[in-house]
Amino acid sequence: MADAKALKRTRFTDVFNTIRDEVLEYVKAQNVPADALEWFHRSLDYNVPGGKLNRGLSVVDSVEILKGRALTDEEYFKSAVLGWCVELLQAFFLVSDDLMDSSITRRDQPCWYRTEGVNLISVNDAFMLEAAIYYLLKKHFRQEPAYVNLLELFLETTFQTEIGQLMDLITAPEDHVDLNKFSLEKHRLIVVYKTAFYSFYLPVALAMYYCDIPHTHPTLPTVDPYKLASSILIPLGEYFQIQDDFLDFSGTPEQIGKIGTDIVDNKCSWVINTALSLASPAQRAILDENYGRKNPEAEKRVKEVFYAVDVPGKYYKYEEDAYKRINGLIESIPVEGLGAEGQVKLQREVFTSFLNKIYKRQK
Ligand code: DMA
Ligand code: MG
Ligand code: MG
Ligand code: MG
Repeated sequence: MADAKALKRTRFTDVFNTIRDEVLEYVKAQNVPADALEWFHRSLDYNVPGGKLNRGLSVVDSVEILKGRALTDEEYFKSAVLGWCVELLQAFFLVSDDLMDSSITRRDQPCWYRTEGVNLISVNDAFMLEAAIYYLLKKHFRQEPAYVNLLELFLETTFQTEIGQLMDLITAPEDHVDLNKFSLEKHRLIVVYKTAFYSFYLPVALAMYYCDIPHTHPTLPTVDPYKLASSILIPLGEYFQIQDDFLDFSGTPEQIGKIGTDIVDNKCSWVINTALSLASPAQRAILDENYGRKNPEAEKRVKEVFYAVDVPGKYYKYEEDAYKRINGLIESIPVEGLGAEGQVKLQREVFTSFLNKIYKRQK
C-alpha cells in the first residue's frame, strides 16, 4: 500500500522535471542571461515540488476515477500537467503568503523570502511561478476544446483566492488587536475564499473539464455537476483550513514543517474563535491582552488559555462531525449518475478519495 503511494508520487514527480525543463527552455529562448535562468530554476525547485502534493495528485486521481479505467500515457501526462499547474498556483500563493504572514519556515526549510539574497525579489518570483501555469496550459491544451474552460477556471480561482487573502490580512491588522471583530461566520467566509476554491474545487473541476463533462445535458434538465461538486468540495475545503488552523497552534514544527504564526499575526483563526466562545471573563481578558502581540511570552499565555478551555477536545469533536457531515453530502450523489439516463457520471469516489487524503491529518 505504502509502496503504491510512493510509486504514484514518483511517477507524478517525474512529470515535474519535464514541465520545469519546458518552462526553463522557454525562458532560455528569450536570451535571458544565465544568472536569471539559474535563479528561476532555483525558485522552481525550491518552491514547487516539496509539499504533500494532495492538490496536484487529486487532479490525476479524479481523471482516473471519472474515466473509470487506467489512463493512457498521454492522458496521464496531461492530467499530471494540470496537477502541476495547481501546484505552481499553490507555490505562487505560498511564496507571497509567507512574506505577508512573516512566516519563518515552510516544508521543513526556511521560507523562500528568507533565503540568501531573496527577500523582496520573492514578489517577482511569485509572479513568475504563476506565469508558468499559463505557459504550460497554452503549450499542452491550446488545441483542446477544454482550453478556455481550463484557462478561465485558473483565472477565476486565482481571483477568489486573492480576495480571501485580502480578507484574511485586513482582519488581522498588525498594530491593532480587537477580538470583537472576529466571528466564526467571518472565519468561514475567509477560508472558503482563501483556501477552499483553489485547494478543493479547482483540482476536481479541472479533471471534469479535461474529461469534457458538460455543465448541462442538452436535452435533460438536470443538476449542474460542477455546482454539485462545489457543494461538497467547499465544505471539504473549510474543514481542511480548520485543520490547518488547529495544527498551526498545536503541531510541532517537526510535524507540520512550518512554525505556527497565527497567534502572533493576530489571525481570525478557528482556534481563537472557538476559544472566545468558551472563555470565562478572566480568560477573555488574558486573550485581549496577549493575542496578536509580537512577543513569545504573550503567545505562551494565549496557548495556555487555549488548552485551559480545551480547544483540542473541541477540535476532535469538530473533526468527527465534519467527517460525518461531508460523507453524508457525498452519499447524496446519485450512484447511477445525473440525469434520467445517467449521461453524466460523477462518481462518489472522486470525493471520498479527496476526503480520505486529509481525514485526521497530522501535517
Ligand atoms: C492559507 O493560509 C492560504 C493561502 C492562499 C496560502 P495560511 O496563511 O493559513 O497558510 P499557511 O498556514 O500554510 O501559512
Ligand atoms: Mg501563512
Ligand atoms: Mg496566510
Ligand atoms: Mg495556516
